[in-house]
Amino acid sequence: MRPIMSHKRVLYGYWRSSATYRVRIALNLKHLAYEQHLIHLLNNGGEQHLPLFSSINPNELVPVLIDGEVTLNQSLAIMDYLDEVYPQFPLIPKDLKSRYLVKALAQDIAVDIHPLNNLRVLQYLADDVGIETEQKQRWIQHWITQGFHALEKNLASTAGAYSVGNSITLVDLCLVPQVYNAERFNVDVSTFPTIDRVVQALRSHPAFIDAAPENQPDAN
Ligand SMILES: N[C@@H](CCC(=O)N[C@@H](CS)C(=O)NCC(=O)O)C(=O)O
Repeated sequence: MRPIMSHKRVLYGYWRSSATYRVRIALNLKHLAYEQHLIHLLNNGGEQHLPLFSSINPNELVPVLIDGEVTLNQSLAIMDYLDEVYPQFPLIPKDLKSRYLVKALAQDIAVDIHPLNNLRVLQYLADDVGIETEQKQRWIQHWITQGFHALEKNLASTAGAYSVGNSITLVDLCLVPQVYNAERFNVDVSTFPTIDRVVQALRSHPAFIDAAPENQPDAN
């Protein structure tokens, strides 16, 4: 299927940003073509803090999606928007019970696990609180491991081939980037068998492969 580009669609992001990674997967699954505007989160004091970007998102966080006339931040809101406007390859089930299960599990990852290990939190801990690299590593591992213990219990009862049943949902779009982060910081994901199995299956899907950090133009 040829990607759909009926108007200008721009994703501001960074290759290693897991929130951007979620949105790249969503755009790929829905076959929506987009341009990438690369915001380097470390170079030049962090390009997210430069007026070029902070004028678009005063939170100074990626991703931002511009879809024609619409400018959006917050990856969960962006994916919700994409699902409503471009219903091909639905990410959020229609059935009430499944819909809220999917939203809750996605938030367990994106709202409760991810923000504790975000760059600005880690920079504050290192630069202002003065924690050492080893303590920083422990902080990251602690919050991911704690979150994954609960997630593993939940997925053990909801997963089929994927996190919830046998269709790819929003949960999977949050899970794969979070596992990428976990591995980056040496969390042993094989101790979470359901998470591990689902992620292995998702990683062979072309939409996930194309969205992977190492396959982005700014990867280094
Ligand atoms: N809740 C936001 C989180 C966005 C976020 O934390 N982005 C990170 C990269 S994954 C970022 O831009 N960090 C820059 C910084 O901390 O200065 C979302 O889901 O979009």
